[in-house]
Amino acid sequence: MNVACSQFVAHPTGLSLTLTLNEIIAGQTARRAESDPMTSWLSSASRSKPNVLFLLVDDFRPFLRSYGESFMVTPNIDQLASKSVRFDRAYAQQAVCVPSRLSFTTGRRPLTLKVLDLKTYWRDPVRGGGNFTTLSQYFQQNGYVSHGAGKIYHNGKGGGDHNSVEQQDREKRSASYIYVNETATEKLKDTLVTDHAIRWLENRDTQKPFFLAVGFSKPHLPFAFPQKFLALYDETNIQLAKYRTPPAGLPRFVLNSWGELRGYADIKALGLASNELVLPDDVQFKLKQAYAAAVTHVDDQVGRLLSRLSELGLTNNTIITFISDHGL
Ligand SMILES: [Ca+2]
Repeated sequence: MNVACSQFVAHPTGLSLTLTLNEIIAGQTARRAESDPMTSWLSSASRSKPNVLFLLVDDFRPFLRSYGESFMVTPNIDQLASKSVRFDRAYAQQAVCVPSRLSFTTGRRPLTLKVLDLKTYWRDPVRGGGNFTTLSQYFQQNGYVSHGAGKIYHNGKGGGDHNSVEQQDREKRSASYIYVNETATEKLKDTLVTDHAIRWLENRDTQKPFFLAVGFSKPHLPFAFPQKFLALYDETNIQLAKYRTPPAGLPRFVLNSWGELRGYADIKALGLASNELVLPDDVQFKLKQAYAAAVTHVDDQVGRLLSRLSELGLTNNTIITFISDHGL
């Protein structure tokens, strides 16, 4: 199954970025021609080992203005995209968190990892595919300090390869698929994750380059965001999907029965039969509106993080990647 997801890599000079992992770590560009502007950037002694900021968003389809969705309000990610190499054919290896995330953090296919579900532990010598090195481990082994904030793997299934800090997930207890609430004393999870990432940047070991992975939990269900973002989307800019019923003759097994969504009280209250796959139009509207608001909430956090990165004078020596595990 191929599921499109957003993916791009930002580089401070805005140049085309086709570096290999080893070129980044080695801090040398011997294989590149001197006339290559990327070479001169990397050849600078002070920039011999650039930092890497790895931004990861959960269940995120490319609902971005920079991906052609003109109704979206995503100024911070769009600005990042404008300075980045944008990938228009990025596909998830599997449409659930664990195999998708393990695939791009180990560089191996789910079938190699022997992980296609949310339960299998990949380092398990019996059931898993092998004790492979992850991206953050590889950086650590090559002179970097690696750190994780928020959801990088799924339920800690990375195997403790870096010092990852999770944050409380207050909204997960919500009875509704929409959680609109944030105050100064009751912050949403992605706000707390961003707070943590900023504190870590401020207090990091400056003697080493860093690999910092920041995993945002939205726009995964339940859709959580401050109220002000919901007001950005209404009947004037939210349109329902053109095709909202399965094509005639489509095999049943290819359809998603949206089991997770059915667990929320307000969806249960609709009294839909288990074989009913089409939600009422008003619910579809609310879902799309809330999803868009949750994306804008993530965009807001990305903006906070990148602003602090700039204030700390790190932007010009940090490669920023932005990736999702799969769409929704
Ligand atoms: Ca996911």
